[in-house]
Amino acid sequence: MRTVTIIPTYNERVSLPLTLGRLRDAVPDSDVLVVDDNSPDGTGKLADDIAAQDAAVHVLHRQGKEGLGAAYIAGFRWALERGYEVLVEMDADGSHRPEELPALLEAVKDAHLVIGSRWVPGGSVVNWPAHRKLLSRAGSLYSRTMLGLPVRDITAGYRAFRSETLRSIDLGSIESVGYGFQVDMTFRVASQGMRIVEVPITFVEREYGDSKMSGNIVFEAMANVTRWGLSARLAAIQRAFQRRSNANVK
Ligand SMILES: Nc1nc2c(ncn2[C@@H]2O[C@H](COP(=O)(O)OP(=O)(O)OP(=O)(O)O)[C@@H](O)[C@H]2O)c(=O)[nH]1
Ligand SMILES: [Mg+2]
Repeated sequence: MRTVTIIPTYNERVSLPLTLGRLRDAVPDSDVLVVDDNSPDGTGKLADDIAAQDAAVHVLHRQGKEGLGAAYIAGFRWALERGYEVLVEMDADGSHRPEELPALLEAVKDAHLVIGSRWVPGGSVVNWPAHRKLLSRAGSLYSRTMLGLPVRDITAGYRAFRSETLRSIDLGSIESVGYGFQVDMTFRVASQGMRIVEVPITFVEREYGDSKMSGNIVFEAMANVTRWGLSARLAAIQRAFQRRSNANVK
């Protein structure tokens, strides 16, 4: 299946060439799209230089930093217009090991969405302090319960989508920026009754560059999950009342 791996970047000058090199070795059949938000450290220019040497590598330049979600949506649109059948999400910072991509691609033959999961048996995280593991697991547990989703690692960012999965979602209506974007996508795919499969991965914390994670991003994700969860429940209650009153009329 024609595959493209989409890598959003913001100030990943050191990590990006390492990740790209590993990816091209591990899965030479996958094209690559780097989506750079005009990184002040020159990552976009560096990506152009690599693309000039390698026809499988493409670069999408955006005006400024608008968050991971907006970068992925632009990347999805770019790839769908060009007829790719599988679209992969991968961080530039080495956290998502390119060597594990073949396992995700194998699983996506039989799924609408594959999530590289830290929190299923066989999955793990390297170099995270205990409090960060706890935060991630608690965030996933809260989202899973609130939204009624059968997924262990809901905020995970290492994913493979079938193109038809993304075509069935109204990408223009997605506003979430950080982890909320991943939760939002999972919720929408699951709501359509599509098949989601988790494949265990070893997530490695970044070695170079700065994290873009912030308290705001975590807060955005949790606030959205609460809102979506409550409105889904409210809708279910309304449907139940509707059914009862319809039954009473008969
Ligand atoms: N294009 C674009 N890429 C972004 C933006 N924010 C983050 N990224 C990229 O998205 C990926 C994940 O971001 P990270 O900073 O690693 O976020 P994280 O994984 O939550 O945090 P750490 O791994 O702890 O640093 C990286 O490749 C970033 O460069 C953005 O606003 N625009
Ligand atoms: Mg990271």
